[in-house]
Amino acid sequence: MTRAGLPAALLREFAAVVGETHVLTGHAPAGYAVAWPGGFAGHTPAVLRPRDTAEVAALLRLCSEAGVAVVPQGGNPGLVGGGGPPHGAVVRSLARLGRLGPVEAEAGQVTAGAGVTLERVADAGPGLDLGVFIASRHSATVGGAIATNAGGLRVLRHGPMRAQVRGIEAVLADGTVVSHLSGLVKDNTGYDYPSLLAGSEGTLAVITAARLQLVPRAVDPVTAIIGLESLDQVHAMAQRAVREAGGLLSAEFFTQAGLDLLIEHAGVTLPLRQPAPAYLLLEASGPGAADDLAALAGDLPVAVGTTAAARARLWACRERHPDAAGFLGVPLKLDVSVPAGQWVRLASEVTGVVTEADPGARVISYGHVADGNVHVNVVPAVDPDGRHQDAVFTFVAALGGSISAEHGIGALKARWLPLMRSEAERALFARIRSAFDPAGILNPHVLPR
Ligand code: 2HG
Ligand code: ZN
Repeated sequence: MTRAGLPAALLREFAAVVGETHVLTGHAPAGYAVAWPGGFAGHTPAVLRPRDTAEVAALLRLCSEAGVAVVPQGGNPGLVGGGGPPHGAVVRSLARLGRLGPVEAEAGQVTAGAGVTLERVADAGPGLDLGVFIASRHSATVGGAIATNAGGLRVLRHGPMRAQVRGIEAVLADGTVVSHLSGLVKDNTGYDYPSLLAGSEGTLAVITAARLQLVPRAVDPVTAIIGLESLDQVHAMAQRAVREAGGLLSAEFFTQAGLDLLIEHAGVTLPLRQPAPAYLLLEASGPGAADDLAALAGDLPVAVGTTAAARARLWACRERHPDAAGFLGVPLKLDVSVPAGQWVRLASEVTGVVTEADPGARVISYGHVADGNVHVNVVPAVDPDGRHQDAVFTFVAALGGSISAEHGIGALKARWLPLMRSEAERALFARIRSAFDPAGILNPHVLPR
């Protein structure tokens, strides 16, 4: 055994595949071993940095034979402890799988290596964009975004990452490469495993490349923040926007509580002349977008941005919200969704639900209105021993919702999965998993039965 906790012979075999410099042991892996700051720290004996699919396959074969657990890792912006290692697993960083093919103009598709950032895909061709738009697009990678089925700020228009995938290349746990990258829109020739891998959180295979459908780049986007008296009003206005603003891209909400923290600590400025209890951020593009948003706002307080700088200033009010609760302490990030008609109830009552379990806790909520997706950020006053999740997830389940809308189950939510999924469903998950990974080496700490 080495200091890294793996047999020296195995480390030498890894090095023979990727080269000495791409087997990181000792102190070097620290940056790869935390799933989100302050939230879920692991320990990894080795970080392997393969540069292509053949190297991924060779490494997986070695790990499979040795029975060594593997954690595939993309840009690692995840929030549920999915990309961080449990104690003693090898992390496989996919950052070097960075090949971005040419855009195929007729289909509007591109093939990207798993390590390509979403930002690079979005900039792959003139007039085109990636339908998934998330705040961490500069660091989030194609492989990670597919593995977690990332959602983000434009799901109401383009769907989540799964909807952008037209094909996948992946390596199974035993080193077998499966590849279906033709990009055909119509192709009913068997199981749609690319779709299955989307959202599988690295438990079924290591994604090495994907064929992605691009969307037309938004023309003359307009961003507006409307100040409202209540979340009910936010909901009613968002419903109208979905029906009446043809080019709608985003509908996001936040409250003065979160904004106050960002104004105090993060240099964000109040978007309107006066504070408002609740805010709706809308973005739309194309002909008539500005008029549509102005008509919706009517006489209500509104700030409109059409230039890149003005829009960025408005977006900062929403996009910086993931940092807001962090100014109060170490937050628990609970990403939940409920049926469209229930999110106001969830967002209005969740603070009371949490404070019943922990009277000193602070709660900041915000999210994606049209998806019924509320990000409940809780800063506990007492030991974060699961009571906060128990309270919020039970409430969400009672409203017919999901304990994970777009961040996955990871390691942190695994114990609450039975709230959502029956014994029969979890048994099916386990059977699918063992068909892909009979030795159980891929992300064993994630999505356990
Ligand atoms: C967002 O919508 C992200 O801003 C992050 O999904 C949410 O930090 C969070 O809770
Ligand atoms: Zn989100």
